[in-house]
Amino acid sequence: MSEAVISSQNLRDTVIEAVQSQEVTDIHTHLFTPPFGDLLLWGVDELITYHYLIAETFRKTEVSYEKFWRMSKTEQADLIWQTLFIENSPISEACRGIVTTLNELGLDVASRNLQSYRDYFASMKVEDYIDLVFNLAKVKEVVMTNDPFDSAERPVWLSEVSGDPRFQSALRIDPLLNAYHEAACDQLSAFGYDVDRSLSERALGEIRRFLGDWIKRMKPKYMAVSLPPDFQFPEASARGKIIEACILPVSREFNVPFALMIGVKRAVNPHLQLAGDGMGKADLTCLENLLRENQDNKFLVTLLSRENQHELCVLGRKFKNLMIFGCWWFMNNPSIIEEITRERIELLGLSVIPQHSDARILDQLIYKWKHSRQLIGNVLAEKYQDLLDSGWIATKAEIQRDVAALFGGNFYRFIE
Ligand code: RAT
Ligand code: ZN
Repeated sequence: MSEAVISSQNLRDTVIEAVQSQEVTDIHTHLFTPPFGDLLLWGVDELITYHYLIAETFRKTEVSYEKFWRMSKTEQADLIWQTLFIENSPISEACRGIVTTLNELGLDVASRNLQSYRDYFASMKVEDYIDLVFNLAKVKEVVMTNDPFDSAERPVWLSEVSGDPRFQSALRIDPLLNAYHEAACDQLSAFGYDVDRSLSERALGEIRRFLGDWIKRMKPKYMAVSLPPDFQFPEASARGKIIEACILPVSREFNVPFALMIGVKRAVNPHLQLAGDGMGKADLTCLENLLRENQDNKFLVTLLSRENQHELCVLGRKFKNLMIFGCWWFMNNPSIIEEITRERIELLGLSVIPQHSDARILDQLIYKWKHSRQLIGNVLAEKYQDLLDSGWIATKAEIQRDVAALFGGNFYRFIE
């Protein structure tokens, strides 16, 4: 047997090395390729004003919401830096992420000198910085979140500019499924689709035409929606009707999987703006129904509630048309990532996508992947050790094969 990995230390080193060196396909981010201009966020002020840190800052500052939102980005970053990094130690996962990122970029973290970090970014060209970040994070490609209803993004797609091929697309359809009557219906009419509020057969056909047009234009890896914890399926609502009559058939016709991200309660505290969303536990009967009744459809699923994760794994055992991915948002913390990764691997072996970054700011790829690699590596090392203790001798090539599947191979095998 070639390069059998027998001793415990040798095994651990081999697993960690395989996880550290494997390039990853990051299947859900909010990053954009350069032709989208200002939609691609990067640099230290963007990092510091990440909405995860805004929420944490308000717990420690007396500054009012109104005053904060009137500030410039630089002023907001100054306040957050002062509050979370100078007056307190940056111990939360989102804060630690900034420390990791600056450190990996070779900046002097000990100086705590925000201006010196700003100077570093001031002379950087975005194309060079993308190369640097992708190299440091060992990210091969990222999947964007692309909303055809978004007035900033839409014209770029319509102008058909081609961007950096490392940025793949995903067709995000939240407005269509979560705000049909409030906004999407009127927008679709304005875009030239003959829809109506009652969702007549003609309107449903027009929505299918809209989806088909955007699939041809974007060539998305999947169609995605975020859903509230009380999402039900089937459901006598505009959302239920559109999923049934439009999303599912179009997803099959174009072989574009449907990604469901379930559990978000939008604007629990509207004063926090983007930072104000909360979460709740879902009833997974909705998924069970979808998976059972639509076995020719492919579903990518991530859930926001820790309490739902075990049930989700069990559904994964029942339905091969379900691919579980990532530790989403409030789940993206070391203690939970470790627990959930272990649970998934124990129940589903190597047939999951353990992580995505959800990066909103390019630089975050560095810390999100560094932290996740560490945790995934630890869990895998433990699992191969258990196997060794049971008498199974894995080779280095087998371990590398398994890690490659987790970090991108499973995604491509599922969607193709
Ligand atoms: O993680 C986040 O930044 C959230 O604000 C959301 O973007 C979430 O990931 C989503 O895709 O809806
Ligand atoms: Zn996201």
